[in-house]
Parts: sequence; C-alpha cells; structure tokens
Amino acid sequence: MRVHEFIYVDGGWADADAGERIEVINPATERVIASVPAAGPADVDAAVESAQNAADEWAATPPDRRAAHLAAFRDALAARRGDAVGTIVKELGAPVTLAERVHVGLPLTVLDSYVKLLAEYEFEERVGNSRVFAEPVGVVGAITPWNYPLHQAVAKVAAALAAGCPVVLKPAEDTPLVAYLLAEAAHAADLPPGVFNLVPGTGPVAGEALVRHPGVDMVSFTGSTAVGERIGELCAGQIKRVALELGGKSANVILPGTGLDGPVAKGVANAYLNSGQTCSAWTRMLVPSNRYAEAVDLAATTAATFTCGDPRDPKTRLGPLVNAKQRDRVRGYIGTGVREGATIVAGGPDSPLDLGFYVQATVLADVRPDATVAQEEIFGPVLVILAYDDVDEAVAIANGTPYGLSGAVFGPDEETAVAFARRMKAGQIDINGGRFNPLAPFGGVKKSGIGREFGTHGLGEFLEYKSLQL
Ligand code: TXE
Repeated sequence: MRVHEFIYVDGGWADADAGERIEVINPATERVIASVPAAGPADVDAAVESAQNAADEWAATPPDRRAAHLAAFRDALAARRGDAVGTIVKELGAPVTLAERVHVGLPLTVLDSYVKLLAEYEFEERVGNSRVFAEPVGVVGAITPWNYPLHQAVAKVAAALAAGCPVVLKPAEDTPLVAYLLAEAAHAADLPPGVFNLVPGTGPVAGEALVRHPGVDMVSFTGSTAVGERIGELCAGQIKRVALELGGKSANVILPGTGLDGPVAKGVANAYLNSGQTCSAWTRMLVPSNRYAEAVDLAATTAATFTCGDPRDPKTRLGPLVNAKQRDRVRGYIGTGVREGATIVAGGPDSPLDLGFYVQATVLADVRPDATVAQEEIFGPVLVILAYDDVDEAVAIANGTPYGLSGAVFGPDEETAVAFARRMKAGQIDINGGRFNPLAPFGGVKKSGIGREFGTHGLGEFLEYKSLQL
C-alpha cells in the first residue's frame, strides 16, 4: 500500500477529503520524490473527532500501560531506523551521518526517556489537606517544522502521549514523509485508534484549521516567530493552552582568558549543524576585541573544512538547505551583511555546486551587534563574529536581540562561565562544550517562545492540575 496517498486517522489509513496534493522535493537533486495530501478542514475535523473519541480512555489508561504502549511505539520506530534515516536524507538533504546520529538517534532516546519517566512520575501528590491530580490537558494539535522533522514531532508526540493526551500531528510541507514512518510505527505498535493521527497539509489551511478547532485543547508549535505569534493570538482568543518553540539568534561567548582553538572550532561546527537550520544554533560568536583577528582567522580556516556535498556520502558535512526559498533567503542575508559593512572571510553567496539548494559555509567578520545579520535568524550556514571590550558589554550584546533560546559560554573555569551564563537571557546554555541533554528542559524566553520540551518539564506542558480538598 502506498501510504502517502492517505492521511492516518482513527487507527487507519483514510482518503483525504481534499483532492489537492503537496509535492516533496529532494533538495540535493531538486527532483520531486513523492507527494502527500494537502489535508483540508474536513480532514482535520475527522482527525480531531477521532482524537476526542480516544481521549477519555487514553487518559484513564494507567501510566505503566501508557509506558508499555510508548515502548512498543519506540521499538516500532527503531525497526524503521534505516528507512527513517534514508527518508530524512532525501526530503531534508541532511548528511547521512547527522541523520543517523541526531535526526533519528535523538527521537529514539527521547521516546525511551518518557518510557522511563512514566515509571517514576507522580501523577498525584498530597499538598496539606488537598490531593492534587495531574491530569492530561486533552486533545493536542502538534504543528512541526522541517528542520528536524522526526525529532520535533517526537518531542511533542512522546510527551503528549505520556501525559495521556491524544495527538493530531500536522508536519511541515517540505518534510512530511518521515511523519508517515511515525504513523506506520504507531500502527505497528497497536496504539489505540485515535491516539495518534497524521494530517499533512499546508500551514494556512490544515495548520490553522487545527489551531482554530474547538475540539483541540492545546496547540504545541515549533516554527517561525511570525507564525508563532499568529498561533498565539488564535489560541489566546479561545483561552487555549499553547506551547511555542520559535526562532533564535544564540550567542557563543568566549570569555577573556580562555584558549581560542577548541571554543572556535566547536562554535563553527555548531553554527553549521544541519546546514545552520537549527533553532538553537550558536550563530553569533562573541570574542574579546584583543583576540578578534586571531578568532576570525581560526573560524575562517575551520569553516573552509565544511564543504558542501552529496548528503548520502558519509563524509559530507554540509548538505543543501531545505528548499530554494530558504537558499535564496540565506544568500540575501549574506548580501545584506556586506552592504551593512561586514567582511566575508569564508564562503559567500555564490553557488558551490551546479545542482541542489546549497549555500557555502560562510563567516562574516566586522559585524556590528545591531547589524541585520547579527539580529535576525538567518537559518543557514552563516556565522557572524562580534567583538566586545569587557564582560558587561558581552552580556549586553548576548542579550541584545529579540530572541532568547540558547547559547554557549566558554570560560577559563566552570564557575566563571556559569556566572556569565546566569546573566544571559536564554533557555539553555552549554558551558565549556557541555553536551545536549534530552532530559533537561528545552525552550526559549522573549521571542523564542513559551513553554519547555523534554523530561518532566516537557511532560508538565501537557498536564492540568486538579485539587481536591479533604
Ligand atoms: O516556517 P513556518 P518556515 C524559522 C527560520 C526559517 C523561518 C521560515 O528562521 O527561516 O522560520 O521557515 C506551519 N497556522 N524557523 O516558513 O512557516 C507550517 O506548515 C498554523 C525556525 O518554513 O513557521 C509548518 O508545519 N500553522 C524553526 C510550521 O508551521 C502554520 C523551524 C513551521 O513553518 C501556519 C522552522 C499557520 N498560519 C523555521 N503557517 C525552529 N524554531 O526551529 C505555517 N504553519
């Protein structure tokens, strides 16, 4: 059966009411590789109705039974690991090693973490003379972007299901195919009908229908700040719970007295991860003025090792951007940077290859903190390097954008770096190269969003509290 013909509703594959389809393009070859339904409002209605019908029973399913379902879901996804990697390489253009390790490896870890969390999480607590119950919010509409298509979907679906909420997932137009593998895994794992539903479609039609639907109790969204603002407004008008994980312009601050080699190399690699299409990417490197020239040279030399190539090749470090629009947008930003006074010290706007939506690994120096390229999310392989004179100025620059998602601090010792990080307005900050932790809360402040994902905090997003006074 060609599942891409259908939507997944009420535990089965169903014809979409809407006749239109969305073509999926391989960004490395620029060829159409598949198409999926562009679901319409009637399709969203059907999915939400099935989720509503499943809600009470799923909420009443004891946590250990939900954990068993999640474990089966995880195993079914793990059985499709190779397919998932191949699909993400094709629809996103992610280099195969990154697809294997991060795009598919991480969601499996996250699913595991929720299976384990359910074994110990207390859904009931005693507060004085009250019994307080943590109960599922209800039906969740999950709207996900294309940059980490499986990871972002699983971050929402795993937490919502663990909390006892059924989900309707609306994946991004550019990368819906791996979401089909998730639906196949849900089916193979025998999740109760209606607990997981998939409606691919466009943002303005299927996405907004989901947000507006009165049967959806909560919206969990990851994507652009502009769309996040729109979704936030629509949810506010309905007093509907909403979690928003939006853009970023994160600072990587190298403090005085810190060696440059490791922090610069790590900073460059982080900025180019997933071709720079990472909301938490450290896209601004802050270095002391008296080490600026040295840091710029090091960054340019490191950037030159990030050559563009075929994402199927295990040696490739930089794949294409997801689509022509993003490529053109990123090239446009490089041009804007130069017009505003920046110097290109690596890469540039020219096409590195004849075919595919590629942008070269680019480093911009001589950038002022208020320049467009130092303020706006570029979402491509473009790193800007900024100079600061003292630590107070570094704090002001680090906090001087509308965003507050992530960051990094490299200091002469852990305590100095932690003290600096405490002054940064951001949701998660890596200290001296600390690793991503899928149990730690992830999310932003300011225009980077509202709410947290992963671990107990991520579970809490999908819970409502009821207190009974005795
Ligand atoms: O995102 P959109 P786009 C940023 C990044 C990127 C820019 C544009 O800077 O360059 O956004 O990307 C759905 N109602 N990020 O345009 O449109 C849409 O179908 C409901 C950062 O692709 O926000 C998709 O499923 N839903 C980000 C999802 O929103 C709507 C990751 C994201 O698409 C909708 C992606 C509507 N009116 C982009 N309009 C991150 N935080 O990681 C669109 N959608």
